[in-house]
Amino acid sequence: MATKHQDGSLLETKRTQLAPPPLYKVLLLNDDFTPMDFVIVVLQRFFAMDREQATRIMLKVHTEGKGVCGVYPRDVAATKVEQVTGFARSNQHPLACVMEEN
Ligand code: TYC
Repeated sequence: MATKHQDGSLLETKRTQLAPPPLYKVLLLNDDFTPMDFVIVVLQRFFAMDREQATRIMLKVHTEGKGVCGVYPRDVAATKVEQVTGFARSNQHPLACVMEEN
């Protein structure tokens, strides 16, 4: 973009192209001990899913070993991982929640 001034000078501003911020998937991993109902509650509470959606993702994790709960900017994803892990541990469940770059 260029701005012409009255004295004839030309002020040029170059717009810097910013790369979009990297996004991260938040995943749940399967284990043999966390109750299915607890995983459904986690998906509803921390990932704003309704019970039907949450049940579908829980069963996907249960049968396939892992599943995506959501995709977020880095600090949001990190906060979800912390919150889910804290909630699981405070209920004595080994549920694993991890993030990976999308
Ligand atoms: N496999 C667990 C069970 O049979 C259920 C489960 C599902 C655990 C998803 C963790 O991320 C998970 N009780």
